[in-house]
Amino acid sequence: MKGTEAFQELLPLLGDEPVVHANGFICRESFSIKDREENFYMIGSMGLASSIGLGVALCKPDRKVIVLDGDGNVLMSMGTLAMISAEAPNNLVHVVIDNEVYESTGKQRSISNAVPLEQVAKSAGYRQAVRVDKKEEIKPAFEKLMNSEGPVFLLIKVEPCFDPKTGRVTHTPEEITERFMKSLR
Ligand SMILES: Cc1ncc(C[n+]2csc(CCOP(=O)(O)OP(=O)(O)O)c2C)c(N)n1
Ligand SMILES: [Mg+2]
Repeated sequence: MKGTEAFQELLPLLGDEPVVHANGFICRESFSIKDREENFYMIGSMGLASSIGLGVALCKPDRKVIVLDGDGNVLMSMGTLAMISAEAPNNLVHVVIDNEVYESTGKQRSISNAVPLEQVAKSAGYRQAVRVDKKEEIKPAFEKLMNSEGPVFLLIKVEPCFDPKTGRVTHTPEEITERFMKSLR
């Protein structure tokens, strides 16, 4: 499946859950398909969506919190997988779009072809970690994980396909923060 297809499949499954996005194309795809107040877009700060998502999940235990991450981002902050496992927020769902490249900066290969990130997450202590390769598998896997005790991890293997003509997030960092905070109240 192409990366864009994974977003098209996943985003309609969302309700009003806060979603913390990794930087780069992850934000841009999501923003261009469906912008929402509950979307927090990392502008820069590669690797830190999972840390922010962890903080939101701990502060808002009554909300399901989703981190929408990339393989390069996860590899950069692998220690956060351990921190999430240790804190064990039961409301955190960590979704990773794994295209095996740093697509946002020119498709340089990452090492996620050799390092199965879902196995790293499971070994770190996530309650469940699931890998899907086909578009049709996304909905059942996501719904099952959304109804499970977290922290849980969903790795979606995709082919890189981003169209660089896709727009950029037009909100300022201040606007993103303000509306995200408002949506959490
Ligand atoms: C600290 C830091 N290093 C590098 C970058 C440049 N950068 C932005 S997005 C990105 C790639 C992210 O890779 P991945 O998480 O796999 O997402 P993809 O681009 O493949 O969708 C890089 C290297 C950055 N923003 N910050
Ligand atoms: Mg990638």
